[in-house]
Amino acid sequence: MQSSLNDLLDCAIEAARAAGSHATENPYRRTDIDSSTAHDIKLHLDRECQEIATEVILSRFPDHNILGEEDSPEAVNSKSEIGNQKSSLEWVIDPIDGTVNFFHGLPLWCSSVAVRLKGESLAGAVFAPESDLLYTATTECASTVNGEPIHVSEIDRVDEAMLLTGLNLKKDGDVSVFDTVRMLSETFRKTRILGSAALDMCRVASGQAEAYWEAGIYTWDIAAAELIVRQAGGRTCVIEQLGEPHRVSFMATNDRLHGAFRDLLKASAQG
Ligand code: LIP
Repeated sequence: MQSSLNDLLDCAIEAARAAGSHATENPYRRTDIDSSTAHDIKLHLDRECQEIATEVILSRFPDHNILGEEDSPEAVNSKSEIGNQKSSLEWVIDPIDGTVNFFHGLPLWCSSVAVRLKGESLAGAVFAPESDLLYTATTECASTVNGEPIHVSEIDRVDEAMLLTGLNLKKDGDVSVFDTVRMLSETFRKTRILGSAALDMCRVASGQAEAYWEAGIYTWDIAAAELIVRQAGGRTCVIEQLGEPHRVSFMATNDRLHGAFRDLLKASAQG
């Protein structure tokens, strides 16, 4: 590979830091909304932060491809058509993961940047500016937070475990997410909804929770953090590709709980 993993990770870190810092430097613009749907919003700062991360990446790797949360599907397609295809590397950016938290002034959000080859993450960085936490991993080194190694927990019983999830109201499948969340909440010791998938997964990687699951989540929410979970000793799994491009049902665990949790989700899917 032309670029070393360290170069790729350095770039992911710089891009994630630049995006996150831009958001924190503009606190009075956190409520500038570009568009909204029933349960979601797009902020002006989302777009600006993605542009800033993109500039960082393209200044180092001008021929690499970019996939970002704020791209429309049309833009994603046209970029890959006109882009220089010399590189098969693709950068995946979520400029503000936990947008609604950010809008409300809750500090639980982050900027996430990963670089992938054929859909597999090679290096990733997740930066949570308000708690000054930087999570990183590459395929060849262990996960860290602020430079210190992290590892998943050793809890191996679901009834002693913490589950982190999000409420997917998009109706991707037949089973009501509420039925599944209810069953899981009655099974795990505690279930929490904290509002940033990337940070949830970094908490699994750090041993602060044992499992993360969402019935519908996008590639940009998970691309960096899934590598961080795996390189911290955990396991991740796409349960199902959903109809919408870049949207999947997804789980991540501390590995020890993986089989038991997967069985619970299978049983729930069968009704
Ligand atoms: C959000 C997540 C949140 C999840 C939502 C959404 P955004 O990302 O991280 O935890 O439940 O489905 O994808 O839109 O803030 O980047």
